[in-house]
Amino acid sequence: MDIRIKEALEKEKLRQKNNIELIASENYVSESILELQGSIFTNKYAEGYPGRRYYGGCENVDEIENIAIMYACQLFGAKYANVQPHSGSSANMAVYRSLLNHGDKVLALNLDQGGHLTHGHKINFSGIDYEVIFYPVNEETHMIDYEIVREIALKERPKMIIAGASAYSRFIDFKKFREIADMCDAYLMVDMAHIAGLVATGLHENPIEYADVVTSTTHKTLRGPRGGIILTNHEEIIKKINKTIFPGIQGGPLMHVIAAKAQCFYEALQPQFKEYQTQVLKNSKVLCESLKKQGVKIITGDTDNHLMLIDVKNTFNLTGKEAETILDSINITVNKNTIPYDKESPMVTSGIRIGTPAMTTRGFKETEFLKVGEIIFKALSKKSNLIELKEQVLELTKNI
Ligand code: DSN
Repeated sequence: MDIRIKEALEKEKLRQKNNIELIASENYVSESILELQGSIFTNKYAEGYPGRRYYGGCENVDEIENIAIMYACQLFGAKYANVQPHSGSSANMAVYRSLLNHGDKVLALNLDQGGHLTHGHKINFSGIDYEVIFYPVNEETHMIDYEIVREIALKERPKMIIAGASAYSRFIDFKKFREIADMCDAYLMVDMAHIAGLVATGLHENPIEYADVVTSTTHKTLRGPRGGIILTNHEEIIKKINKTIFPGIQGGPLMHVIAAKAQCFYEALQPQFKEYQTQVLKNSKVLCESLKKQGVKIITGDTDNHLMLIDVKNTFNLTGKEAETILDSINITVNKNTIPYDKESPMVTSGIRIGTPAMTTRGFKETEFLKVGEIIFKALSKKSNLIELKEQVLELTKNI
């Protein structure tokens, strides 16, 4: 291996070992997933779908893709799955291109308020190719206000409504979204990327029975390889999706990643995965309560899932960028994040986003997360020596 690449890899191994990883969308995959993602399936071209490929020698990758589809459907109670999207973004793009015409109207949550880049941001394909209007969160509670969504939907009559978020800590009521979509005859797309692991284990309502189509990544709470999937219960929709993914927007599927996705779905079907997700939620609650007790302002005041947003501006008089840098200096990794109605830019922000999936995988329980809450508070309120706090972090990550 090239020496500089090797060095970067070794340094990253150490960083992942020594740091407390709190980025809500990251996780640590199993050895089997790592092995499959780095496997010889990477050598194989397999444009098309199982049994209908453009290349010979596809008998083994056909089996892999069929297994991935079968487990994905079993895991989420879906009739159909496409496991080829290279990412959540391509999964979302495939849905837009399958169900909408250029310029059609879409209603979604703004990125600034917890949504996602591909839910219509003006610099993303979704905001460039479609007319996207946004529903804001409630100004007081900062929670999704279904009455506001309903009013905007009835006034604007979008062709598709998107539910799902990348920085929203509360339960999302997919049934209500369905009712609203039905009132204006719109498709309902749910992007469950962040909460897929919770959905898989019944710890969050499953959107599949309400949405026309559900997209997800496989690497967040679901703890699989990086990639995307699309699920639906409608035959006419999966037919369109399959054509859009290939040959519409992708070429050869990443068979090594699909093999790792199959393993991810298999792992998520095991009873231990529910125990893991249950612990993710317990840890999230404990961390949130511990921060609140110390006077930290949590957006919406609570969490129902694996993450929370902290208003560092109103709690510590810091920007999100400053808070991220301080925590980085003591080996705690978080990301700056806009909070609803933020006055700072996305590169500065007034908040940070914190999640428990990665450290729960590494074995942290309530005791460790209570400690993490104390360390974060002390670091951001500048009440302790940062060198001492870093030692405490290293002590926590030393033996795991
Ligand atoms: N970048 C992801 C996240 O951190 O939530 C969303 O795609």
